[in-house]
Amino acid sequence: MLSPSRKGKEKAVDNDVDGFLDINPILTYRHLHAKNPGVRSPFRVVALCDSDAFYAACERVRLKLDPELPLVVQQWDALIAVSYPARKFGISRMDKIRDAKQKCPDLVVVHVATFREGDPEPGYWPNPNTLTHKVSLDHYRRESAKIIAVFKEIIPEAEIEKASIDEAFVDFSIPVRNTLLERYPILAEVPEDLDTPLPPAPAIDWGDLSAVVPVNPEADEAGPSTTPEPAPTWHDVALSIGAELMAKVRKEVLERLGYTMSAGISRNKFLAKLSASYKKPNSQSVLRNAAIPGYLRPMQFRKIRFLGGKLGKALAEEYDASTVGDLHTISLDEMQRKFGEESVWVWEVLRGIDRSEVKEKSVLNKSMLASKNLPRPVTKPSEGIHWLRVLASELALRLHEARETTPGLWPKTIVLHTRRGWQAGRSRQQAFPFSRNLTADVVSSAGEKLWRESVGTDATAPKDMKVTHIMLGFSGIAALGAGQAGIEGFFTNSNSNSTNGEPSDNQGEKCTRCGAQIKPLQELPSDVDDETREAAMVGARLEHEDWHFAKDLARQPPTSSPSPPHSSPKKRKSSSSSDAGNGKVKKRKKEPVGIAKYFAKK
Ligand code: DCP
Ligand code: MG
Repeated sequence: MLSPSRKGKEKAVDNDVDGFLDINPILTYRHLHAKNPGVRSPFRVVALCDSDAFYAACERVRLKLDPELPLVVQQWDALIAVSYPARKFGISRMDKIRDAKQKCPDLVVVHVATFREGDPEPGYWPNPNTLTHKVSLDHYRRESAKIIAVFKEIIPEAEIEKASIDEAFVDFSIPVRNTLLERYPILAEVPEDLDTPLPPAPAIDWGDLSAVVPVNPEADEAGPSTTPEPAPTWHDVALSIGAELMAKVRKEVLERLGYTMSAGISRNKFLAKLSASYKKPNSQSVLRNAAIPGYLRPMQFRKIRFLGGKLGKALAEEYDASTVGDLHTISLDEMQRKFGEESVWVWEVLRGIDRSEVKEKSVLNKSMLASKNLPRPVTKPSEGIHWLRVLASELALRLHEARETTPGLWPKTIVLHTRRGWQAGRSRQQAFPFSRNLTADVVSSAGEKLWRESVGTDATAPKDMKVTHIMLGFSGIAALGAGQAGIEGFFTNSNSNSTNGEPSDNQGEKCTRCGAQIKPLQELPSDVDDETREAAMVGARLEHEDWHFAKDLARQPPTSSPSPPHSSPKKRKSSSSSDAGNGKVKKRKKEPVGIAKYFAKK
C-alpha cells in the first residue's frame, strides 16, 4: 500500500490545512487521453477484491455444502476462518473451538489439511497433531490461483496484483478509459487545446450494483440524508464503469467457482482497501472523491496501516488526537517539523492520497517456502530429520503443481533456515542439484545436508541446542527453457554455500524497517542475473528478519510493535541486514533519524 519511503522532498498536493483540494480537479482532455494513465492520473480507478471468509468458503465448496451452513476452519486449537452464517451466532476468529460449538451446536468444523511424514500429499485426518503433522495451505493456494485466472480472463486489459491469498488489487484505468471513449463519443473528439476542460458529466445510475459511500455518512446516520449530492464528475462515471467490470468478475467467480467476494472501488489502493470492508459479504462499495473526507474523518487513525504502532502513538500523544479528522488540523509544515520531512506520507494518507502502483508480481525469481514452528523444540539434530522430510514433501508437491502450468520449472537454490528460541536465526543455502525426477527424497537429502552443516550431528551439536522453527525453501525458481545454455549454464553463479564473504557495494537492498543495507550471503559476480541475485538475497532477508524478530521479542511485546512499511496488505515482507551467515547479531552503527525511528527497534 502506501510507502513511507517516498522522498521527503516531494511536495504534497497542497499545503492547505485541510488539504483535500485535490479531490475535485478540473478534468481535461489531456488527463483522459494521456498515453499511460499513471499513478497521478485523476482518472485512476482501482479496486481491491477480497474473498469472503476464504478458507471457510474453500472447505464449503470442496465438501459441496450448503452456503447457509455455519462452518469454521480449525488449525490445531484455533479458528482461522469463520463463515458468515457462523458469524451470525457471534462466532469470531478469537473464539476457542469449544466456545464456538457452545454458541452454535450444529457448527461444521473442518480442520485444515496437514502433511504427515512419508505421505506424498496432505490429507484431512480425524485428529491431526501439531507434534507430528504440518499444516498445508495448498488447497487454498490452488483455489486462489483459479480465482485470479478468472480475473485475467474476464478483464485482460486491467492490471492485476495478487495481494494475499484471498485479495487482489485491480487497476481498471485502461479498460475504463476505453469504455468511456466508446460510450461517450464526445470525449473522443479532442479539441486543439488538450487542456480544455471536459463537458459536464452525465447523471449516474448506480442501480443496486454497488453500495455508494455517502458524502456525509455521519449526518446521514442521524436520519434521512439532508446533504445535497454533489454534481457527478467524469471520475465518478469512471468509477461506475469500474464497478460494472468488478461486478462482472465477481459474478463469474461465483458462477464458475462458488466463491463470493467483496470489493472496494476508489481512486487508489489505500482507499480501495479501506472501502472494501464498507459492506460485506458478497458486496462491493464505491468511494467517490467527494465522499473521501467524510469517510476518513471519523476513522481512528491508529487503525490505518503503519499508524498502528509507535508512530501512531507518538502522533496521538503529540496532538492529543484519535481520529483522522483530529489530525487534519495539523499543517504539513508542523508535521514535518516534528516528525521529519518524510512524514509527508502521513499527511497525505490522512487525506486519502496514495500513489503506489498496482503491479503484477513477476513470476520469475519466485521462491517457495515451507516452514514449521515447533511446539516441541528439536534438541538433537537427529530429531529434526522428521521435519525436513515433511517440509521436503510439501515443497516437492508444490513444485510439481507449479510445473503443471509452467513446465520445466526448477529451483536454483535450496535454503534452510532455523531459528533457535530468542536467538537470531541461521540460513544455509546451496545450488539445488538437478535430477531427472523431482522427488521428496531428492529435496529431503539436499535439506539434510544443509541441516548437518547448520546444526551439526548428534555428536557435534551443542548440548543446549533448541531449534524452534525450521524453514526449507526453494529460491530462484525459473523455467529451464529452450535457449538456456544447458543445465550447467543455468547453475553458474549460484553454486555457493553461505559464507561470510564481503559483497561488493552495489549489491543488496535496503531494509524498509530499519534502513540497514541487506547484502547477499555470498559475493556475486558483477554481471549476475536477477534470478541468481534474488536467490542469494532470500537467506539474507530471512536472517535480517530474524534479527528484528529477536529484537522485538527482547524489547517489547510484539503486538505493540509497528508494522514495517510494505506494499501489500497482508504479506509480511522479509527484510534484512545480514549477520553474514554466522548467526551473530551485528550492532548497527547508525541510529535512524526522522520518521524512520518509529519503524526501528532501539
Ligand atoms: N487467515 C489466517 N489467520 C489470520 C487471518 C486470516 O489463517 N489471522 C486466513 C484465513 C482466511 C484467509 O486467511 O480465510 C483470508 O483472510 P481474511 O482476513 O480475508 O479473512 P476471511 O477471508 O476469512 O474473512 P473476510 O470475509 O472478513 O475477508
Ligand atoms: Mg477475505
